[in-house]
Amino acid sequence: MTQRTLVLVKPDGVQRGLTGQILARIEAKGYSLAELKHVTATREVLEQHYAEHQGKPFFEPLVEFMMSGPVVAAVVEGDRVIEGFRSLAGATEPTTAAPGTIRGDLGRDWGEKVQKNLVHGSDSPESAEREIGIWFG
Ligand code: DAT
Ligand code: MG
Repeated sequence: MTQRTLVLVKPDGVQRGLTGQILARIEAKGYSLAELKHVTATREVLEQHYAEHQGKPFFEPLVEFMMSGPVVAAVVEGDRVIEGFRSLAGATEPTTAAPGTIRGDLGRDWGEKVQKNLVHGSDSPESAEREIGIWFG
C-alpha cells in the first residue's frame, strides 16, 4: 500500500512566496499531492501536532510562529514518502542543512528562539496517520 505523509509549508515559506517552489520539488521527486489546503492554524491544532515538544524551551515560540500566518498543509503520497520527504527537507537547522535540500537551499537562521525552517514532514507512519487526522480530519 502506498505510504502517506503530512507536509506543512510553514508560515515563513508561505510569507516568502516559496510555496510553489516547495511543492514543485515534491512533485519533481515523483510524489503526488493527494490533499492540499491553505489554512491558519489554531493553538489547539498546534498543541496536538507538536505534543511531543511540550515543555521544551522552543515550544511556545514554535506555536506562536506557526500561528503567525497561513500554512499550506498537504497529504503527500508515494512509496517510502515519509523517509523521502524528510530527505528532501534536510536537517532541522537550516544553517547546517545540506545544500540541495529545501531547508539548506531556501532557509537560514534569523536569530530567533525558534528555527524557521520552511517545512514540516511526519517522521514515522504512526506520526503521519496521527498528523493527517489532526489537519484533515
Ligand atoms: P523537525 O521539524 O526537523 O522534525 P523537530 O520535530 O525536532 O524537528 O522540531 C520541530 C520544530 O521545532 C523544528 O522544525 C524547528 C523547531 N525546533 C526544533 N528544535 C529546536 C531548537 N533546538 N531551537 C529552536 N527551534 C527548534
Ligand atoms: Mg519533527
